[in-house]
Amino acid sequence: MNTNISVGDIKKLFLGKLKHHFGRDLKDCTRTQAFRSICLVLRDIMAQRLSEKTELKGEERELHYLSIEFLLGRSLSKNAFNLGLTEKIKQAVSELLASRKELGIPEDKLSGLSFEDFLETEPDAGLGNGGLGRLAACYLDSMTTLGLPATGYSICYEYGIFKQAIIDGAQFEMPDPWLEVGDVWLIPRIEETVTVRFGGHIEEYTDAGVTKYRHADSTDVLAIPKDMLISGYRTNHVNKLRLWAAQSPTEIDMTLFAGGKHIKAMEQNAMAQVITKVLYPDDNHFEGKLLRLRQQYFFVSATVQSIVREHKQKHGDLRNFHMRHVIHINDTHPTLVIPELMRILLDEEGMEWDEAWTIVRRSVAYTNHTVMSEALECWPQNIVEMLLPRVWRILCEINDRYITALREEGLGEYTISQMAIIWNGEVRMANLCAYACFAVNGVSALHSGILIRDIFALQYNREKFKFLNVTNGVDHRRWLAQINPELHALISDAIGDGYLTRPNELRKLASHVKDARLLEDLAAIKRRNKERLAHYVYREQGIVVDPDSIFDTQVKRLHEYKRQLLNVLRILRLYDEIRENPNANMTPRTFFFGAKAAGGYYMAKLIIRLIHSVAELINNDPMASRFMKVVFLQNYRVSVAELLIPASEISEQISIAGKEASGTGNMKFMLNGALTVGTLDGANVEISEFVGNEHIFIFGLTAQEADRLRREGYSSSAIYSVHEPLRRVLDRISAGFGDEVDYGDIVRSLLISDTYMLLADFESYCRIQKTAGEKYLSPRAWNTSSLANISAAGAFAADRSVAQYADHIWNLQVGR
Ligand code: 26Q
Repeated sequence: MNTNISVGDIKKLFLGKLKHHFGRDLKDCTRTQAFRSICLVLRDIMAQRLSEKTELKGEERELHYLSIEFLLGRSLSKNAFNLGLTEKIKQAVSELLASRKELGIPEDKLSGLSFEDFLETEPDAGLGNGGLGRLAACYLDSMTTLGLPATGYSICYEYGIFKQAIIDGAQFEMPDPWLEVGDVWLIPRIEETVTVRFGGHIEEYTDAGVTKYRHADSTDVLAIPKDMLISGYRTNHVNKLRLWAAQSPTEIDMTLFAGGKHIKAMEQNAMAQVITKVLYPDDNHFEGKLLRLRQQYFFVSATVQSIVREHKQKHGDLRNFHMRHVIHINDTHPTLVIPELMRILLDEEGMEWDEAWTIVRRSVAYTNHTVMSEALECWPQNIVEMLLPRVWRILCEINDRYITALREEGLGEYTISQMAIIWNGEVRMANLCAYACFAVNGVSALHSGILIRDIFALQYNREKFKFLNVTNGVDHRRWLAQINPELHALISDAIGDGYLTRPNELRKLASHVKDARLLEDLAAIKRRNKERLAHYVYREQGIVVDPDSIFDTQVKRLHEYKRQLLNVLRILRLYDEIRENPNANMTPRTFFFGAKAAGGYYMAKLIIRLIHSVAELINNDPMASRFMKVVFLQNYRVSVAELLIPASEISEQISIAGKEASGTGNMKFMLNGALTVGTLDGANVEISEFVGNEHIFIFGLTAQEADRLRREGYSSSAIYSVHEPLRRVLDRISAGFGDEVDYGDIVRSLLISDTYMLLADFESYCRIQKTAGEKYLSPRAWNTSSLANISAAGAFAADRSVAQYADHIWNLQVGR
C-alpha cells in the first residue's frame, strides 16, 4: 500500500495543509495546527480511495452496523499504521523538525513537535462506556480490513464519556469536549441532512379508499451527518462511520416565528440542542430517561432515512431492500430501527403490512450483550406513545399480530405474557428483537447458551435456527502490533508478520516454547513496558512503582458483578498476612485498578473510595509497602489501556460466573502475554480451553454451581462466621480507615445479600493468587505460559469474529 507516496510527498502535502487551512508555515505553527495538518493528509488519502470505491462497485449487499456507542480512542496512529505510513510520517516529521532548526527557530519553540508528541496531542474519541462500544470500534477495523462494504452509524456526542477526576479518593465527573481537536477526522455532509420528527399527533385520512397517516404538530430536529473515514490494514478499501449531530431547524425556518408560533420554535431549538450533547455514562444499566429515548430514535430514524434515500437513488424502489442491505443492531439500543423502517415502507412508500414486514424481518439482525436484568431495556409505554406517536402505533400492531400468531400456535396465556413485546405498560426491546430479527446472537459460548436456555428460551423454541453464537474478538493489530511494537518485532522475527492478517498464525509460536532465548527476550520486553508504565504513573500521579514487582491489573468499568471488591478483599487479607509474617518469601506486587463508575451508581463510587482508602493504608505502611502497592489509575480510557496492558503480568477477570457476557479486556491482556486469573465466565471459558489449564489460573464457582447455590439458599453470613481471615478483613472495612469515610454499606451488602457471591469465591480466589505468585518465582515456567497465551490469542481476533458474522449472519463475501 502507498508505496507510491514518498517521505518528500508527505512533507509537501503537510506543508500545503498548514498553509491552506491555517495560513501558517513551519516557523509559526502551533502543535495542534501541525497535528491537524498530518491528520488531514491521511484523511485526504482515505477520501480519495472512498470516492474510487463508489465508482467501482455498487451492486453488492451492504452492511449497516448501528451502535449507540463507538469507543474509538485515537485515530492518527491507527490510520498511519493501516495505510502503511507510520515510518514515512515519522521520517517526514523528523526532517521537518530538523529544517525548523535550520530556520533558526529557538530551542524552546521546537519542543512538542515530534511524531510522538503529535500522537499524544490527539484526544480519545470516547464515544462509549466500555466493552460494547470498544467492540464496535474493533469490528469496524476488521470489517474494513476484510473488505466488507460496511457503514457504522452512531451519535456525534459533543461530550464523550466523562473525564474522571479523583479528589480525596472520590470520583468527580468532568466534561470531555473531545470535538475541539477530535473534529479533524469528521467530514460534515450538510447536503445529506435529514429531518427527525418527535411528539405531535397522528391524523388518519383516506386517499382513494386507502387509510393514510399524517404526522401533525411535530417537533422537528435536523440530523446532520458527520462522516469519519475508516481505513483497513493493507487494503485500499475504505468504509465510513456516520455520526449524526442534532441541530434545530428553527434558525432557518422562520415561518414558525412568522406564524406567531415562536414558543414552539423555541422549544424545538432547545430540544434539538440537547439531543446529541452528551453520552449517557451508564454501562450495563437501564434507566428509562426521555432524553435517552430521543437519542435512540434520533440516530435510528436518521440512519434509516439515509439508507433508504441512497437505496432509492441506486435501485429505484424498495421491494428488494433486504437483498441489498443488512442492518445489524448492537444490543437493543437501536431497536427502534424495526418500527421506523416499517413506518417508512408503509407510510412513505405505500406498502402493505405483510410485504413491509417481510422486508424488515429479512433485513435486521441483533446481538445481545447482557443477561443482567437491570440492563434490559423496558420503556414505559406512555413515554413512547407521547414522543413517537406513529412508531407507537406500529409497535402495537406488531405486538397484536405476534400475540395472535402465538395463540394460533397454541401457546398458553402465561407463556404469551412472557413473550409479549408490550406488556404491563412497558415496551420490551429484547423481546421485539428476538421476534423480529432473522438472527440473534450472544457474544461467547457460555453467554449464547444462557440466552437460549434462559432469557430467550421461549423464542428459541419457535425458531431454533436463528440463534447463534459469535464469540467476541479484538483488533489484534491495535492491541498487539501497535501498542506493543517490541513484542510485534519479536513475533515477526520468530514466525513472520503474516499473523497481522491471519491471526491464527500466532499458533506457530507454540513451537518456540523451548526457545530459552526467545523466552528471555519476551521477559525483557515486558520489563521495558513496565518501566514505560512506571514513568507514566510517576508523571501523571506522582506515584513511584517498582518495575520488579508483579504488575497485577484489574481495569474495566466499575460494577458490582465485575467484583473489584473481591480483589480489594484479597489485598486486605494479604496485608494482614504480611504484617503477621513480615519475613515471608514473596515477590512484591503492584495492584493496578482503573475504572469509571456511572455518576449515579452509589455502590460503585463507594468502592472507588474504598480502593483509595486501602491504597493509603497499605502504601504508607512501612512493613507492608515492601511487598505491596495499590495504584488507582485515574481516568482510565482507551489510550491508558494501550500503555497499561502491554505492561501487565496478571489479568484479573473475576466476575461472578454467568454474568459477564464475554469480556474483551481478557483477550487484550492475553495477546500481550499476561496470565489470566479468572472465573469460568464469558469468554474466559473459551480462553482457558484454547490456552490450556496449565497456563491460566481458574478459580471459583461455575455458572451452574452459582445458580444452584442461589436456588438452594446461599448464606454469606455463614461464611463470615466460620472464616477467620475473611472476618478480619470485613471487620477492618467496617471499622474504617481513619479518613472519615463510612464503608458500612459495603459490608452490610456483603453480609445481607452478597448478590454476586464474593464470599463464596473468596477462599478459592486467595488460593489461586498464591499459586500464581509461586509460579512467578520460576521465570522459565512463567514465560512459557506467557508465550502460550500469545500463541493461543489468535482465536480471539476481531477478524475471526467478523468473518463469522459475514458467513453465518450477514451473508457477505469476505473480500480478501
Ligand atoms: C442502556 C439504556 C440506557 C442507558 C444506557 C444503557 C446501556 C449502555 C451501555 C446499557 C448497556 C451498555 C453497555 C453494555 C456493555 O458494554 N456490555 C458488554 O459488552 C461487551 C461486548 O460484547 C462484553 O464483552 C461484556 O461482557 C458486556 O458487559
